[in-house]
Amino acid sequence: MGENNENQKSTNNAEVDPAGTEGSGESRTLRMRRRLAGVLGAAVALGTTELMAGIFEPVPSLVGTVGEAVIDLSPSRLVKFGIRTFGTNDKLALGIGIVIISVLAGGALGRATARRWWVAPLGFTAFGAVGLAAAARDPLASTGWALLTIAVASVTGLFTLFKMLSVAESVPEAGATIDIARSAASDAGRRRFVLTAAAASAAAIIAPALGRRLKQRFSVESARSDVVLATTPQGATATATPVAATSGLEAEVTGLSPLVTPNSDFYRIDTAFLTPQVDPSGWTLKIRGEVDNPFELTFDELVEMATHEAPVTLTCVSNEVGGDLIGNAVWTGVPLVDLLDRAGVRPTGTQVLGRSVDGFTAGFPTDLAYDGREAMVAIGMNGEPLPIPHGFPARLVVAGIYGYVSATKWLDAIELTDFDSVDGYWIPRGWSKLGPIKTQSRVDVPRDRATIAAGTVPVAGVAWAQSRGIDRVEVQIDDGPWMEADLGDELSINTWRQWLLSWDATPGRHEIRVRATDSTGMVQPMEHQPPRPDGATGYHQITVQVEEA
Ligand SMILES: Nc1nc2c(c(=O)[nH]1)N[C@H]1C(S)=C(S)[C@@H](COP(=O)(O)O)O[C@H]1N2
Ligand SMILES: [Mo]
Repeated sequence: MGENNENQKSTNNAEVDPAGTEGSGESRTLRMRRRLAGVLGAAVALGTTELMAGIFEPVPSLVGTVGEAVIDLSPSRLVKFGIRTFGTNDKLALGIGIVIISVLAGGALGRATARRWWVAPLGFTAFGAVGLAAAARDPLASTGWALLTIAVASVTGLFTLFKMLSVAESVPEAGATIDIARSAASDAGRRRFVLTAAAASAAAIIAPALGRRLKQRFSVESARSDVVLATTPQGATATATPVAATSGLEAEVTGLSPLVTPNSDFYRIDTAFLTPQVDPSGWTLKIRGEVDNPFELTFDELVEMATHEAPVTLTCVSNEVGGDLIGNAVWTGVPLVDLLDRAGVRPTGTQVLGRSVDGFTAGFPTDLAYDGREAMVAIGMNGEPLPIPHGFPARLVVAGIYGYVSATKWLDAIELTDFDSVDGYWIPRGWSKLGPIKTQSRVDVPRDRATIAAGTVPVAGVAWAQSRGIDRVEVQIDDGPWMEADLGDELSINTWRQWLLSWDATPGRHEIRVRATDSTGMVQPMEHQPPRPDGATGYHQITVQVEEA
């Protein structure tokens, strides 16, 4: 059917383009075929890298490695924008972006290569160089394996591109005159092109799907589920009621954040494009740097030592007022001071710097580890081995300071350094060197912009000032007086506290705002500040519509 149309276009275009060189309908089709050859060449190459990653354990997903480099090199504003816009899907969005850009670039290569054969090899080399550079700066990617993968992918990609180009060029032009033999040859040629394109498309879809599937073999999930914590209920140090099972006011108020956040609902923030898979059998935790006796612990040694249990609420410095980048868990681990004392910190070791296997770092003053606050190397979260996205096999948890200066996941080493001369990952990206958590509160119930029935309704939420504790929470409706809310049990001064107030809601539109006071008497500041550089301030305020009951 396309033939008549094509011929139609050909005449039209010839009129528009007096020179008649670029405008013929046939060459437009040819141009599209060349572009498709490039698109599929690039897609097959990318698919090959994913397949290689699935077959060989040390081969990184190159899209992932490039994604990680993009995150690393982006201005932190952009990274935070990505997190805000796409939430935990930020990495997926980035991955899709990388694939789309590569494939579009492939299309341009296809067209240019039809004229100058060396353009495609050059283009693939350039793309390979980007992948290789990304792998070289990624501590979890082997550069040698990345090079091999790029070489193999370039071969499959270029083969696809040239094969499709040659099929495309060999389709005879049907021409304007009615020539039965020529038209039949043209049909056959077109069919051959469509079949080749279909085969390449299938390869481009199946290879990465298979690769992803195979890559799951390398997940350390089974190693994780084999771990038995010393503090699990049947274990030696089990308490009568495990804290993780404690329930708070959420039993009375639906929609209120549970006192202890289930692992599956716990927020996740990190720069890792691909969740690091750390096999505990070959892993050790190093304590080193400005210490007298550097040492290493195997995972088994750590598990044996990990009898300490404490609830701590983690908070991300990027959390906006009213945001959900906060969660409370009961952590199992080894007190940090035990490890530091064994190593013997020198006076020059003024910073505790957590180093992740993925290159991330976070540091805080050594003094904080000794000021009595909760600080530990955690291997358990809510009675389970640390979930892989939350840092398996081990992470740091320090109460009272934001995650970006403390909570290093997939921990490789605890390094004692000079505080002033070594900076953690986020510091040169415009965030404060010190990150004490600010006293904050949030309304969970009712939901913002909810429509509710008049009468007595619960207003409830959480308030936090880790390492200080919450003393008072007050609620204000419209311009009314501040009313004191009832507080839920305090699990510890390191956790958030639930609060609840019964409100006699009258019909109309109302504003509800909340403020907390911590145990030092400090009232949460009203002044609105953005998260950058050291945490948001301001009152969380919601609006509700109350209707006649
Ligand atoms: N390795 C590594 N650890 C990390 C991060 C990271 O990007 N990489 N992000 C930190 C930040 S900013 C926060 S808020 C916490 C979040 O921990 P979670 O994902 O378990 O909630 O992890 C911290 N530990
Ligand atoms: Mo964070």
